[in-house]
Amino acid sequence: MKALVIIDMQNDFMPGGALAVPGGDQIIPLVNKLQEKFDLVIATQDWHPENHSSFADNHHDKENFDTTVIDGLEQTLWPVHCVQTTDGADFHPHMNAARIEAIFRKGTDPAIDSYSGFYDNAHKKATGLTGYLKGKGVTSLYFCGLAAEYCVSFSVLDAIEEGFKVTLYEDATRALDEAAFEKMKTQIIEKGGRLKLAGEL
Ligand code: VGL
Ligand code: ZN
Repeated sequence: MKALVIIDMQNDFMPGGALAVPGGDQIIPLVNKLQEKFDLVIATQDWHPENHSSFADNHHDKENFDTTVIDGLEQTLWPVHCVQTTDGADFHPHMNAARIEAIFRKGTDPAIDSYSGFYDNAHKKATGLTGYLKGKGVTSLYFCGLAAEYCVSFSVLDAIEEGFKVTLYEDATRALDEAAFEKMKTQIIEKGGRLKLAGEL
């Protein structure tokens, strides 16, 4: 059994949003078309409280995109984004959300960031996504969404570790930084993940 996992297709990651991924909206038609190929579609949603520690505004003397160390973990400090219940946290209105069977929210603990849909960045707390998928008999996962080198790649790497057969649709994702995504792709392949073009389906 296979499932499509749509990562963080939210307004704040789209052009004009608080943490815009270049071309993020260009993948919407492909993400919508991809859903037709799957019997199970699930999504993740970045869902931060206002006081989240990943926001530069919540640190003195820090600017957006600075890095710092929180609890021994390196953290990029982001512009305020995907605040719970705001328009920026909503899915893009053109993305078909009708067939999404479950939404896993992450980044809800103000003390720690969570790029992956499976675990926080310290790998301390699970979201329950593995149990949900295994309970449904899912063995293969296919990923698309935003941002390629952060939430998408971290989710893909965790999925491999959790024992799923994993494919990333590289034309159904966009990166904040292309070079950083190239590095993540190398890691994904080394760990046994597969890269594929959705447009070729
Ligand atoms: C993301 C940075 C901060 C993402 C979320 O969805 O890739 N990136 N929060
Ligand atoms: Zn975030």
